[in-house]
Amino acid sequence: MIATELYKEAEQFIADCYIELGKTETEAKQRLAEIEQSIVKTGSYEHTMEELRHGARVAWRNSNRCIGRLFWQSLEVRDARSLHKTDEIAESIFNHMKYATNDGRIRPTITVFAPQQGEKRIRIWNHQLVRYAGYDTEMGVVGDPASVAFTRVCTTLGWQGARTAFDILPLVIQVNNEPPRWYELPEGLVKEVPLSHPEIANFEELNLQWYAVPFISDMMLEIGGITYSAAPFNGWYMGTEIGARNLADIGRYNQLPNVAKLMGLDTTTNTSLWKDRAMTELNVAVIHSYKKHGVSIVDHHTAAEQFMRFTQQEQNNGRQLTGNWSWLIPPMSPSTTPVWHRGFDNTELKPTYRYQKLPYV
Ligand code: HEM
Ligand code: NRG
Repeated sequence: MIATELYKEAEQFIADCYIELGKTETEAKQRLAEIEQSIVKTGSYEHTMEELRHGARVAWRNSNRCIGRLFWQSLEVRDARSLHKTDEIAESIFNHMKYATNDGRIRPTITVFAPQQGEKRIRIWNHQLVRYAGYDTEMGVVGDPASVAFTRVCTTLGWQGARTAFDILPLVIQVNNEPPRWYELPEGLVKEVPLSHPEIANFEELNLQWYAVPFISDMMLEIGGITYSAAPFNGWYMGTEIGARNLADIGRYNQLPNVAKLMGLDTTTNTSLWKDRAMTELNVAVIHSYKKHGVSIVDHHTAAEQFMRFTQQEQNNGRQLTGNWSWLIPPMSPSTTPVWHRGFDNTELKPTYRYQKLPYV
């Protein structure tokens, strides 16, 4: 038996994976012999489609910071490991976006590109496939302050935005040490939702909106010692991600003062709880608008209930449940959800999704 780190990781993964897939010990042994040969001969090994699919799903199941894990088995896994040209990679990403958006009936999906091998690697420079630009101006930031650094990178690469508060950034892809290439997202591909409120008639005058689908594109997927440095994935939004953070944080779109003014709240004193009241109505507007436009979204109460079902399911299957409490609790009214009232073991199991170094600085 060879004693490389890679083989050890593969051994652990194949053992767990094959049991979960209901395969025999003989099949696992045979597969490991094959993997060992491949590592000796080429320095690495390739996952079968079945291993890739299950690995990506289990990595979701193991995502300690994710409250949406009940649906881990439904993840759609697209194999794009044969693509090496940036144009092909971009096209595959656009196809992922179209398939996953599905006119609003969002399908949790991941596209897995070729794994990292030494110096060779594919990187998507965007944090998410869809995000709004942020421009540092003399009058403060226009757009999303979280995107200022990346927007500067895009501008340096030759991209130019319209400089509205909601410009969609281009897709930036790098293969190996080639210069990165950027692509404007095709017209009509990105679904967006303008915000309105079920009771507050002039809410629309705030001109707020958000995009339909969160596609995380900067994390790596690690399965059995193999690192997939480009593996964009998506689910759907929990409303608070938008209404209690992206549009509410002082360091983001900072809209609570505007919502409070619209509601006629007294913003001169903390004791009116104007921030809390404005945040509630902003979140009502987010959920209402996504539903109105037929876009999948989950409120934090339902998501917490689904997560509790997930914890029960893991227990029933005799698996170790891991989680990160500080990320799992929703950012508004957390103590009204059952997640608040218990603790979690934050051990990191593999396969997993992980942060990687920024490709630009
Ligand atoms: C984090 C919800 C699907 C993997 C999160 C967070 C929420 C969430 C609320 C915390 C985000 C934050 O505070 O910024 C959901 C919902 C889903 C879903 C409602 C609907 C299906 C997925 C899928 C994957 C995934 C499909 C991967 C296959 C993760 C990971 C994190 C995360 C890795 C941590 C991100 C980080 O550390 O920045 N999820 N998720 N989630 N989710 Fe999910
Ligand atoms: N909070 C971020 C998105 C993080 C991941 N959230 C999900 N993931 N729902 C934001 O853009 O607000 N997902 O795969 O569905």
